[in-house]
Amino acid sequence: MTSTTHSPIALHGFPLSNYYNKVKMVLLEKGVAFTEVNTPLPLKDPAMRAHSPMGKVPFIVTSQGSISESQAIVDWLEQAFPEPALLPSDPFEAAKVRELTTYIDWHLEICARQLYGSAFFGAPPLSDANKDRIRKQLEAAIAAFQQLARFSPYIAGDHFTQADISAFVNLPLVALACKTIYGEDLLAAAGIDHRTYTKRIGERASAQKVQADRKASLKA
Ligand SMILES: N[C@@H](CCC(=O)N[C@@H](CS)C(=O)NCC(=O)O)C(=O)O
Repeated sequence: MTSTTHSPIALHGFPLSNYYNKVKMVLLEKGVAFTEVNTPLPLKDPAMRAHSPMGKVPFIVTSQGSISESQAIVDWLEQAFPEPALLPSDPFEAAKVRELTTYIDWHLEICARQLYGSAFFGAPPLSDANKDRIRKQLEAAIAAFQQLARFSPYIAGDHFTQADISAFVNLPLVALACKTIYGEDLLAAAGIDHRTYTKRIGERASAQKVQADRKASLKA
């Protein structure tokens, strides 16, 4: 199937969003034609809320309709544009990749997100009780992630998959939030050499494009 079958695809969100960058990197890896529509938060416009009922980015608009939630978008892209594959063809191995992605997105990153307000957005400091509570949750999520992640050399084994894309956009953010709040990178403290890993993934053209756009957006 070629990219023209479903074109045009409009990707909504902004380049500082980790989940926007997850979808963007998948589109770039697959060589799918898309346009970027800068869509800041909060999503107030009812027309935008119609595309993303929880008011979150990213979402995409296609000739068939819109899709919100990054993993739903990534799963659609995998089926609509199978090459290059970002999931193993074996159903069990594919499920293991999705399992790992869920641990990264829904256990690790969502937990670290409780730190972002104070760490990045000028919110008041967290109380010691909250910091301790979140740290315990984070340590459990990191241990679970560590149990599943392979880093051999890719996160789910010997092939680059969609789990690498989730890891690439999320691990540095989790590490930075921990460093800012706890003075310690809890991933590194658990023995996860995420820097070497993300440096290697960062050599890919898709990663470089996402990072360059992110940096330009930060500067702006
Ligand atoms: N589970 C969602 C998470 C997306 C998400 O939380 N996006 C953030 C920006 S990075 C957002 O829209 N936040 C606004 C909100 O939660 O209201 C996905 O995978 O797409």
